[in-house]
Amino acid sequence: PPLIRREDYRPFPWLVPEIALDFDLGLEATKVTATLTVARNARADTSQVIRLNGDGLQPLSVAVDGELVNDWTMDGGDLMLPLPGEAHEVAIVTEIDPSANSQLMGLYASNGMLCTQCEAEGFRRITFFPDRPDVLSIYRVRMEGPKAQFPILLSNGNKIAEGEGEGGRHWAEWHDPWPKPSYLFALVAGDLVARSDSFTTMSGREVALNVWVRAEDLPRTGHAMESLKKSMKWDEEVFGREYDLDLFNIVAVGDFNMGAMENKGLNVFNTKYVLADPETATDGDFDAIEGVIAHEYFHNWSGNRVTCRDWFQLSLKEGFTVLRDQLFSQDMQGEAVKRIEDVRVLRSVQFPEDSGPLAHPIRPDSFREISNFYTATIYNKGAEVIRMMRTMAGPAAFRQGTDLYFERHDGEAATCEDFVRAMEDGAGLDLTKFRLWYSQAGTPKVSADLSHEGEVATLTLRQQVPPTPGQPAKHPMPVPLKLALFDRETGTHRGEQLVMLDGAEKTIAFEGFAQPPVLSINRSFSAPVSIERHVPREDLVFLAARDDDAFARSEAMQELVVGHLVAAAGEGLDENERSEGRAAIREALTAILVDPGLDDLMRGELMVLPGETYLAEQMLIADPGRIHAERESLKAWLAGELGRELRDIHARASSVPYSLDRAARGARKVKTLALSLLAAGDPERTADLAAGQYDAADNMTDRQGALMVLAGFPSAARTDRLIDFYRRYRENPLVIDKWFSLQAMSLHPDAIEHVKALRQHEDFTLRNPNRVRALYMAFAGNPHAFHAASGEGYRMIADMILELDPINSQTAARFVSPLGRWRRMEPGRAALMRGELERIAAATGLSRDTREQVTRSLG
Ligand code: BAL
Ligand code: ZN
Repeated sequence: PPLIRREDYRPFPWLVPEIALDFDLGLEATKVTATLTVARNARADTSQVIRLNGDGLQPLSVAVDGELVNDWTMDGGDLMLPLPGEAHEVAIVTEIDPSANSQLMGLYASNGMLCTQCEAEGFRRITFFPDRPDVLSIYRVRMEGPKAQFPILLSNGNKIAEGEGEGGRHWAEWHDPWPKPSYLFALVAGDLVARSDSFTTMSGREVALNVWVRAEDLPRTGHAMESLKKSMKWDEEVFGREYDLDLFNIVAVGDFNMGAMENKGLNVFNTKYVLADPETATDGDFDAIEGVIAHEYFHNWSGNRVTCRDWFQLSLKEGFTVLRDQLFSQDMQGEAVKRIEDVRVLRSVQFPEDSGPLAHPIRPDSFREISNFYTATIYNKGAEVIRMMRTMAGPAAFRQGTDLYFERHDGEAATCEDFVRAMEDGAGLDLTKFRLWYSQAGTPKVSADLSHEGEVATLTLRQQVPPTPGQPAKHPMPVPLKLALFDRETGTHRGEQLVMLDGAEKTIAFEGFAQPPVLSINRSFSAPVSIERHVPREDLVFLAARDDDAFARSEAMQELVVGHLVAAAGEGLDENERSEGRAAIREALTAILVDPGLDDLMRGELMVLPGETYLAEQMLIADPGRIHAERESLKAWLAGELGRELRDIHARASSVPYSLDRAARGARKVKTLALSLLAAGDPERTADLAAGQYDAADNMTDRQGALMVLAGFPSAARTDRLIDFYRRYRENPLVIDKWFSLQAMSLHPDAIEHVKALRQHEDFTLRNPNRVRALYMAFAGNPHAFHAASGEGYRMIADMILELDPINSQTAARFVSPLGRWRRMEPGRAALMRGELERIAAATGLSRDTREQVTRSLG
């Protein structure tokens, strides 16, 4: 497949101001008539031919200005149509088979309903069209089909007409007044019911809201609707953005490649991000639903009203919208905990991406398959880059920047550069050098050394941006670092300051310190960098116990554990070093367990030990076996030392009745965290405690937490409760996904065998992405099983990729990156991982998606 380059961008020679789509709906055969109004684009090179993208389509007929023509040709999947004049009407008929569409791109069947997914290039699987985000059209959609099968007919915008046809058929016509690119088109037809509500916008307009689901799911839609209303209100208050149609529809679909999709006025969601009640959804699920509903809603401005010029600009909408949803969730759930969680995701997913073979800048320079660039880098690092602008400008000036951006580019397909310029002009920032964050990949490493002499503390900061594929040498980038210097005696500091490290090195003197202060740096994670500071262990214990910046406090705790485990799993520790390291961790953790000033949600964050992927990331060459063993051994030791405190927490938290308030959610969080630590020390006793928690549970958070712990070791309680869980929830696919995941993620020594058996389970299917991810993403994220020294874990993932690729290539390609970490592994595992990548690469007929990822991973 050809390499597509950002620098090759050219405007499309034709405008398509209007398109009328007519669908004759059927699960096995849907006939599509597309009528395009086209006119020459005065701002582009002229062309005598229009290229209409297609993927797997054959035109049944092509007409220009009402006359059938046959002078068109095919170029690959694209239709090349000669157009001599300035403006024409082009009408094309195609027929597609939604039931055969297992890729879930374009128009497909799910559970008897029809739905669409067009981003990034799915529209070309429905009809021939310039399927690129800079071609904006007004859509008019008519659809007709059997009423009994498809009682509900939805598309973008407003329903303008409907009626009954002959033989039990009916039809509806929709019109979207806002010009949009084809990736935002959507159609849904099916047997659905809605939870309906309304929202009055800040200018007093009433918007009808619907969440459409299958009838049996209706009771689980309340949280999604509340989340939507909160999002609409928040976007008005914080970003001044008002909704712009009289109707907003959300539809939940069980088979979906992504989390959700922001189609104009008709968001299509994975059921996972809509359906929730206490019995079937965890606290984490509730939060994720709130965040994803907000994210898709926020796209109405950052993505839809202002869209992307080309897919290289994807982070323009995704990075910005992730930042917007993160800020929203911070306001809804509490800033500190949300920030810590977001940083954890960044570090465990994006940092490895940024240091591996798939590293790319947030604005890539080239790709072969755009689906492969819906990454943590584009999304999460993209959000961090815009967050840094907000930190440098302050919230008020940042808002002026975003206002200017929306005002300047409303109705346009914009670029990242447009956003940066609006920030310069509106927020008053000079981002000349800061633009490097858009063009350079790799996580900067910043070292911080603090020295002290007389009354002066001197901080020396140095940065280095590591080489990444295609970018061997890098420039230093502006790094905004929030920091504070603590007085050891009083435990206080004199105020936080923002220091800009704007070159390779910077030295700053702080006067008036009779004693060496304790450095708190990168507070609230003000820059997405990795900090290397060489500080005495007691400084970390100090900060873990009392830093007033919640993120920095959790960071100190993490660093304490990371430093110990990386040394233990790396060059090794002697007995003395081991016991000193452990004692420091015990001291810090004890302070956290008993601190009455902490609420449990925050206490829980501080109790989470760094994950094995993140630990591996800290080592040049990692041995996952040793990392796992050292981490488990530390957990067991801590459980022995802190058994009484942990059991106390478990007992205290167990007496808190279920509710969704902070205190109750915090109690549930520390309850299961305590349980999993205890399990490492005394599996047998903990099995009873976990079984008790499972049996007493009146909510999914407690039940899943208990079962997760039980799933980790052989016991009768394990088998009983796994059977019970399956029987209770066998009718609920989202909960059965949890059942698959729990076993695939478990610490059980036979996890590999369990996954093999689950692959054969009657409820497993490769056709449902949620189910595939539930089993195999969970497994690939389970270090002791995936990295089994035999290589069996790698082989299972490779086998699955090969099997899934012809069915759903976009989902299959997502599983390549775990194998792509081979260069950073000890030689035995590196060879095994590489071997599996080579086996995939040797397969014939591999999709463009998987081919690109495998080639880059081997490269
Ligand atoms: N645009 C794809 C799904 C999302 O990021 O909202
Ligand atoms: Zn998005």
